[in-house]
Amino acid sequence: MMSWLPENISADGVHLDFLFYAIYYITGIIFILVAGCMIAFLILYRQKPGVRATYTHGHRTLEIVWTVTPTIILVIILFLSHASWAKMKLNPPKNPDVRLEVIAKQFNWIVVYPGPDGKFGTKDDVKLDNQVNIPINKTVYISLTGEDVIHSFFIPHARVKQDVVPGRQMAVWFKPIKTGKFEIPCAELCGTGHSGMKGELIVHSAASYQAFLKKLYAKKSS
Ligand SMILES: [Cu+2]
Repeated sequence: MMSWLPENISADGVHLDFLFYAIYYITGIIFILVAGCMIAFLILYRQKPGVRATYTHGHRTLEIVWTVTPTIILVIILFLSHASWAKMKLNPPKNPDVRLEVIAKQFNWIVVYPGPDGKFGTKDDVKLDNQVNIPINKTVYISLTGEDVIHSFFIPHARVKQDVVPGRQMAVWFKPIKTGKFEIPCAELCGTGHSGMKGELIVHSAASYQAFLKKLYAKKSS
């Protein structure tokens, strides 16, 4: 199997990967069949001395088959993708375990941690540049806002990508199932520093996350 995607670290990512590969193989097989038929027919029905070309009106049963079959495949993909889309994009978790805010601006991600009170917009909030720290196996909800131009918050490993449009409140959510460090590139050309606009996602174990928070908030209060 050809592997196009980076390793998946999101609990819901399997749905997206399944759809990606299903569509990839269906279209790949159909492409080979169509191209194969074209080449075969070019050779079989090439000009031959003494053979006159004839006109054909087509084949009704064949027409029905090649119209109905793709329709059925597309309707199945539609239902499958709607279910995954709803999970990943339409229905945010009601009680996420971790909430963060990310503010996009030329050319970095400002990550806001709510502080010990768990509320944003209060004195104990802490801001970190380009570093999203989260614990493993917890649902994370990240609110996104933009300060200048359109950016796109992209975590390829978490199968998360969302345009950040100034003046609008956006969000992404996912549940990491692997610890490690992963890239957060900006996926929307946003100016001269766009290529350097890169954050880091750090998925901690439960203990290491608590240690991180303790250190982060201790620094703030000292
Ligand atoms: Cu950007």
